[in-house]
Amino acid sequence: MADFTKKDWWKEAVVYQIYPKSFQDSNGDGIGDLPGILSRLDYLQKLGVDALWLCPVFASPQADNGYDISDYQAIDPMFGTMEEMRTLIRQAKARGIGILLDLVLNHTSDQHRWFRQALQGRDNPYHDYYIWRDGTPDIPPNGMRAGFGGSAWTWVPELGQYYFHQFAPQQPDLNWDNPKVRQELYAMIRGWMAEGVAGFRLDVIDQVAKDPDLQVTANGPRLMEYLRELNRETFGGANLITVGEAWGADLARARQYSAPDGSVFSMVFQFEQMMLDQAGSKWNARPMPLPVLKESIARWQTGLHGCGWNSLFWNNHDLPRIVSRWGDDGACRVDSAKALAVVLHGLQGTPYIYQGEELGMTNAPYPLADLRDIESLNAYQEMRDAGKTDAEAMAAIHRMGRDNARTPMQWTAGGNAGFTTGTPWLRVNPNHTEINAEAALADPDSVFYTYQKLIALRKCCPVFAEGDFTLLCPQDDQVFAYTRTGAGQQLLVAANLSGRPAAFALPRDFAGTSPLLATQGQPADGMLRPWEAVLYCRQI
Ligand code: TEU
Ligand code: CA
Repeated sequence: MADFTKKDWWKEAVVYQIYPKSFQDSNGDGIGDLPGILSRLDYLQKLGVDALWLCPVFASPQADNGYDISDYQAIDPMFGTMEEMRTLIRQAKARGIGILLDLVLNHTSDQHRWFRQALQGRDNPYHDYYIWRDGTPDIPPNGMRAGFGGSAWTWVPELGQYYFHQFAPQQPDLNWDNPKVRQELYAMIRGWMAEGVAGFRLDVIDQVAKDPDLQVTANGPRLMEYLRELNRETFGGANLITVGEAWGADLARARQYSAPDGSVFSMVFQFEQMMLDQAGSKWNARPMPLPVLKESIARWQTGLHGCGWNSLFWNNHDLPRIVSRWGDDGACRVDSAKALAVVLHGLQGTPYIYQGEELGMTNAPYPLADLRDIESLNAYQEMRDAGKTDAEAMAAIHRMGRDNARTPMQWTAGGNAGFTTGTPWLRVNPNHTEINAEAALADPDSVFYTYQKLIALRKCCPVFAEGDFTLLCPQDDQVFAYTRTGAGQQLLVAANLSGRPAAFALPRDFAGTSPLLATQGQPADGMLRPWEAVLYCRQI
């Protein structure tokens, strides 16, 4: 329950990310929708979250599941109507839950009115809304590759030109150097602000100011100028929560993006931690010893303290499920899900929970025929073309593919997990018979209640939002432990992120205090059980 009138309310908030296509279907077409989300507000309120980030629900041909928008001002009929969106905004707000929309400002769909106009001719006023280079059919302007495979340049014979796209060919990049493009986007954003949304997530926002000739995508020279202008012309001063997605953000840039003067965004999603277990490409695994993860998180905690703001997340719709990735999705699934939750939610920043994370949902290693994601399907082909075996390519996709996160939300043990009465657009994970919301709500020891407790603690102990950060035992390869100090309190968080018992001595200052949260009952002396996590708070 957020107080949206309080300045910087998002510093105490917890955001829940919804992948609308997979959350709850209300009409049996196998696709989640807005009425479905509305019908689950009770559940979300029970969890205690303050805001819902909805992945794109705008009109879209769905080449990239809504990240290819054909009309920013319309709701895709498959998700519902504008009236239903207004109802959702209103009813959520009545429960103290804000709605964040996902703005895809780097590119549109190739079916957007602007792009269709642009194709009409070089002198069409919309032509310059996109990025074009002259050429000949078989020699693209340069060797840049697109995010989902293939060249970043697609040839249009009628124009004798190539257009630039960082993602799929169905997602042409907008030309942010054209002031008209920027003004159109700002007007559209103001329109959504007038509908009463609580904020925005901004897709690949560090990739909008690009220079394809120099092969520069992220962090182009005019990026900060454009982002400050965006802020001034739209949400600046409106006390909304704004979070930019920035794969290219390092600490110095993140300080600018989340500057306390509010001149850019509230915060950014940075991906340093999410890339620690991969070599070069997400499809190439490399080991990630725990000290490496701890060092990185610690650097971001101290690096933004007092001069920026962190977003905290283990999951999103592009990443594999955290219990399968850094936890144990077998025998210790519940304990490892709780331990990872405690580690993340003790940190300074705004936590994001991705739908089903609060149930400990796992990856879904489906055969190729059951996959739907454009990235995985193209990557499979590219890996095979590069000489990888079927087994190697599938192993990479099972480890990192985006459909792992996108399987339908598991509500019940019944047919299609209670997600739909029809045929789901992406198969339901067979483990819904065991992992589902109904079972979690009925079990006081479930992962759900650990998340509920962590969310509630953030609201009642100011140290969560304000405290500084000190990493304990940095070299320990099993235990992740730290203290947070501020606002007259000190927090101690310790978790054993391994399946073996670990030595851990409670710091002397905490001796005699009882834990605010302990995931496996009364903690033992001098050690943490496999995947055990504890959280203490003392007044100072
Ligand atoms: O993702 C940004 C992005 O760079 C992704 O391609 C990411 O690298 C990949 O999914 C991780 O392997 C955003 C959205 O979150 C994603 O869903 C969209 O597909 C993408 O932008 C294009 O809009
Ligand atoms: Ca539906």
